[in-house]
Amino acid sequence: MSYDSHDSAHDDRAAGDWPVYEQDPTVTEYHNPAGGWGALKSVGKHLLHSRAIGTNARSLFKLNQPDGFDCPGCAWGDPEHGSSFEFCENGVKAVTWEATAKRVTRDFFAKHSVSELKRWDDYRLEDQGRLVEPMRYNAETDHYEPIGWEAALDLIADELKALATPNDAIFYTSGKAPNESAYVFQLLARLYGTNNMPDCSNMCHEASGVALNAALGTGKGNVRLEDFEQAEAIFVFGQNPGTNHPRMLGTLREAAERGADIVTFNTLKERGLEKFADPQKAGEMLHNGSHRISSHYFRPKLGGDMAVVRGMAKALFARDAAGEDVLDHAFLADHTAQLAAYRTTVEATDWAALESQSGLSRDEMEQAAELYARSKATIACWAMGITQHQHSVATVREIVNLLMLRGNLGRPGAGTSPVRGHSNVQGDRTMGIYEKPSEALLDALEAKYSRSMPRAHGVDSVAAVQAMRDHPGKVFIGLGGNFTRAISDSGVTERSMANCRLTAFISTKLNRSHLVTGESALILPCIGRSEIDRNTAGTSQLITVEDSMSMVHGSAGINRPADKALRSEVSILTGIAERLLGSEVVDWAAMREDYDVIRDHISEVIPGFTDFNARVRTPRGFWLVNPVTQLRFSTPTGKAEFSSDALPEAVMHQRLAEREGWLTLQTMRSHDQYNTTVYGYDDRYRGIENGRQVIFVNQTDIERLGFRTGQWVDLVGENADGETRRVNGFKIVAYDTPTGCAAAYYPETNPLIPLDHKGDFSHTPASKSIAVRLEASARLA
Ligand SMILES: Nc1nc2c(c(=O)[nH]1)N[C@H]1C(S)=C(S)[C@@H](COP(=O)(O)OP(=O)(O)OC[C@H]3O[C@@H](n4cnc5c(=O)[nH]c(N)nc54)[C@H](O)[C@@H]3O)O[C@H]1N2
Ligand SMILES: Nc1nc2c(c(=O)[nH]1)N[C@H]1C(S)=C(S)[C@@H](COP(=O)(O)OP(=O)(O)OC[C@H]3O[C@@H](n4cnc5c(=O)[nH]c(N)nc54)[C@H](O)[C@@H]3O)O[C@H]1N2
Ligand SMILES: [Mo]
Repeated sequence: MSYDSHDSAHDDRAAGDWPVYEQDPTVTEYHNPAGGWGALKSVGKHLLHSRAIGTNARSLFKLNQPDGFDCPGCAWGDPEHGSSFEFCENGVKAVTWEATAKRVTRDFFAKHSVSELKRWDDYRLEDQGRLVEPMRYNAETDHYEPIGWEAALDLIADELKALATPNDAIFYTSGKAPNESAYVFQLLARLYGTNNMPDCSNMCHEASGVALNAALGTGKGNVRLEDFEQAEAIFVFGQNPGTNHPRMLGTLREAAERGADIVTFNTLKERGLEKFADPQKAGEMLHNGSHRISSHYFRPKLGGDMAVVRGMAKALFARDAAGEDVLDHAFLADHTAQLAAYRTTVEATDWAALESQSGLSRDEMEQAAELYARSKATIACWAMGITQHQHSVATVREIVNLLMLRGNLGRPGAGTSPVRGHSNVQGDRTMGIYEKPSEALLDALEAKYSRSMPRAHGVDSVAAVQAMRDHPGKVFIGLGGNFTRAISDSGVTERSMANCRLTAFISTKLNRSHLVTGESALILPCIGRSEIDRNTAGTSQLITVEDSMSMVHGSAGINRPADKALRSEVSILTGIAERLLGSEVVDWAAMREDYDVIRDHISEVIPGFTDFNARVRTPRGFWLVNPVTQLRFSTPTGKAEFSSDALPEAVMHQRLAEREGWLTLQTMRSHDQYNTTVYGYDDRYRGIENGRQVIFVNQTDIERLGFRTGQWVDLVGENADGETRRVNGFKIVAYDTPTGCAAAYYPETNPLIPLDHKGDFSHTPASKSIAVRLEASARLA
């Protein structure tokens, strides 16, 4: 397999072991609203497929309820006065996928070699069901074989002890891990001696954190769910809530109904942002009614949002100069710094540059500015369409600049809302899962445990791959997730992972990360969010999570664990810690037996968690106060700071993609997946059925490049040194997107993203702007 081969005619699929896709997807136009009967039908289908209908139907009534469990889907907040259902179609998929009746037993592994499984796609791997016992890879037979829990935990501790330095270990966290697992994991890593804690945030909202921290002194969003009830305008940048945050559509719909402007900026026409029928509103369903979501829909080019926002600011400055009352001068004077430099930069940028970069006309940007100018309270939401570019930090800062111009901070119905992905990705960071911990956190840990903490910063996700590539012999431990498949440059990543002494994944389902084995490899199966977590005395344990709006609340599973042999994440992690570090400094067994003990530690170390155990037991939990809401900014000036970054003229991949015959590709989610977990082969709102190997291209580009709709093509990319990367066999679909832009699903396209193609300051793989060209495919005529 050679994704960095110079020979573009070389077929990596034939030479390597990438999953094989045999489906022939069909394309039909989708005219219905998002949600509606289609969503209900899909709920039924996924309940059936789980083969555990009774269990799952019961679970749904406990989703996002005060006495139930937090949806393992997205991080959207739960309303104060919830209805008896607080779930969506895709939450149902997440729950039924976990609570399936299927099991991956030792017989399964005896039957299928790892080399064989590598040719299975992501759907087929996870669809085998729940992992049930610890397994160890045997390189001689190329099969996973059972290993006892004690032997597995001993092996991990021994391998860690054998490393030359703790910095040869990498501790990865996926954002589903609850606060208790996250706290224990970071404590284990730091007491052992490293800050090598990459996480899925590195691939996700990192740019939001970096930008918000620099601008406002706090890396989190500052609006709460109730703010959406008071906003006069909601701007939604680069986000597809109809698929990825379906409960947000209910919130947007209510806002739209009371007359708020919902202004969307999205490179694709996304159905969920146009029309929505709420499956929980009987009247709407019976009358086949629906409600519009976006009042205005703008389609910038990929990576064009910074220019769009700057265009809006330019329009506002011009109107201010003409004497119109469009800026909040009092707010600007009292609470912000560096406005003058920003104004100069914006005024110096000409409309031609803004138009060519954004893909919108001056008229459109002025119209968007007018919508903004007439709103007295504006929320800006954004997600991966903003954060997965090379200039994402600058773009997020530009959005904050725009909000500040009209004083949209520290007032009801206004502010920043980076809509997070994984259900506890924000909480994991709060707990200290971060490769660049603050000095304050390290000081607090030292005070509590009387041990010195590692001060050197650790590796993030991209740097972790580079480290494994360049320095063989590392130990990689994954707390959930599917690191190998989620990160960029799959070919390089897989070769780098294979350099490890040991790879060990704490997981619920089989995935490709388990198949890319180090010298030794372990699968450690754990219980999931929907399951009851009992200690040895039989008492059930509460876990806690923090949503996108900084609400911290409890979650308790209700189902029997998929197997008696399963252990909880906390049990596995404390088991490793005991063997590695002993119990002198931390009583790991006490933590394992009672998560209240972990929460007591958190209370002492993490700011905002005083009296954690009592407060988290109140219905709906508690809010971690965001100082921005009180107009307190811990920046060098003590004020909210404007940035005046240059527009991203020099973005490598934009330049590459502007070459004759090239396109800019964004890699995104279908309606039937949760990240690398693929629930099925349909993408209902985009009209795709029975297949994922499609590429969405503008009709004009299809003709210009000499192809036709429905044709099979291979996608070819390259890194900065001109080394090619390719994935084969994608069907061309004509789609409503600006010329020069294309779209395909992740993770199948991750081999195309060069490892060093990443965000400035955020280091997030720039997976929404990959230069690619199409070649006629040999795979299917
Ligand atoms: N069902 C389900 N729910 C999920 C997930 C899932 O996979 N499935 N994943 C979870 C996670 S971890 C995350 S981070 C979130 C992700 O949530 P999203 O950010 O909504 O995820 P993507 O599918 O990557 O969608 C990116 C959207 O941005 C648009 N876009 C891409 N590039 C640009 C651009 O340059 N400018 C503009 N204006 N628009 C652009 C795309 O057309 C698309 O609509 O969802 C979370 N929730
Ligand atoms: N090209 C491209 N790449 C991307 C993205 C993109 O838009 N484009 N998005 C990026 C983003 S936003 C993210 S967040 C990352 C996601 O990266 P990850 O978080 O690493 O990946 P997931 O696919 O969410 O992980 C799925 C696996 O988690 C395990 N799992 C599920 N539930 C549990 C549990 O309760 N406990 C444990 N221990 N394990 C569990 C299962 O084994 C399952 O196979 O991918 C990133 N990669
Ligand atoms: Mo994410």
